[in-house]
Amino acid sequence: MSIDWSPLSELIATRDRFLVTTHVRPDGDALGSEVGMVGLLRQKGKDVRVVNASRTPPRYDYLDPTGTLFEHYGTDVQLDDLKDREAVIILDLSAWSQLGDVAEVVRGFEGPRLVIDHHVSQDDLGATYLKDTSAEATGTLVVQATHALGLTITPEMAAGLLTAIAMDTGWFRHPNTKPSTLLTIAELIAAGAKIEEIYRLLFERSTLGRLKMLGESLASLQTDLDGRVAYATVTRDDFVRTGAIPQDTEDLVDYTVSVEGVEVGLLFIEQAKGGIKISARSRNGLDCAKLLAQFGGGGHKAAAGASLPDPLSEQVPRVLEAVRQALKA
Ligand SMILES: [Mn+2]
Repeated sequence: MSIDWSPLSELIATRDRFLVTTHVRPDGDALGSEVGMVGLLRQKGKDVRVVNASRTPPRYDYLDPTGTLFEHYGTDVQLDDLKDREAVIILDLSAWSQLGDVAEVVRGFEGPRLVIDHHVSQDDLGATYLKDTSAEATGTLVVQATHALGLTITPEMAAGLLTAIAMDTGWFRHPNTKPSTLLTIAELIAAGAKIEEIYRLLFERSTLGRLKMLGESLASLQTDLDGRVAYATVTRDDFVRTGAIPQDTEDLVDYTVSVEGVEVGLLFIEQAKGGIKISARSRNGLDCAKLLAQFGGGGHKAAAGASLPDPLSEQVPRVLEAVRQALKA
């Protein structure tokens, strides 16, 4: 699939003040793609503001070394502050729910809306969609846009875009890693991305709370359905005892499917505000998005999530039963 980038060049030719945004609980692809898009627009002399519904997780602080790029909607920026924006570019999402509080900005936005994304699910955001669901990351699409517009990838853009692609491919381990992925990465390293430094900043910079939470969650790990399912639980009490923050749990679900013989891995996390968040991963082709759709969740085939009501003790057997049915089918 290759995208026709003319809607983007047309927008750049006719508008000057841009708003760039991405999804709630932003990941490396969301934030890294924003960094790339900002670099692209600023090369064209545009005035750009990046306003997100969620705060930037601390592990991605290196993408905004001066702390001035990512603005938080609701605290740093209010609706009225964005009245002068002439166009909005939405990255790495196509669903209203993923916009969080920024949805109100987009709903009332009078100028053109452009979505650049690689997700399959899609709402009508009243936008022009520049979409390639075969792309491993939205960051890849920003690289392609940069080429299409004849612009240069600066070292700052390269760091953001390498982060985007590396994180959405699980550091080039997931099946969405293609020969072209590594060719793009080669280009980004040549453009100034320091891959070893980015790896260290992302993966070798734990807090004590994060490591203690890893310990707690692994201690809770158990298998069921003859070893075909593994699940771990994180309670509110675990957060208090370890001092971990919610972002410290983001990779924990990957350990559940790393158990030999396990086909489906689940992580249940009690939320501070009440309710339970569940993440699912599959190794045998079981469709996690379909599995969690019956609990109001969604995502991809190999990785999905949902929110459930309390209590944990009732939800774990409910979800295990759903997995049992899905594995039987
Ligand atoms: Mn993505």
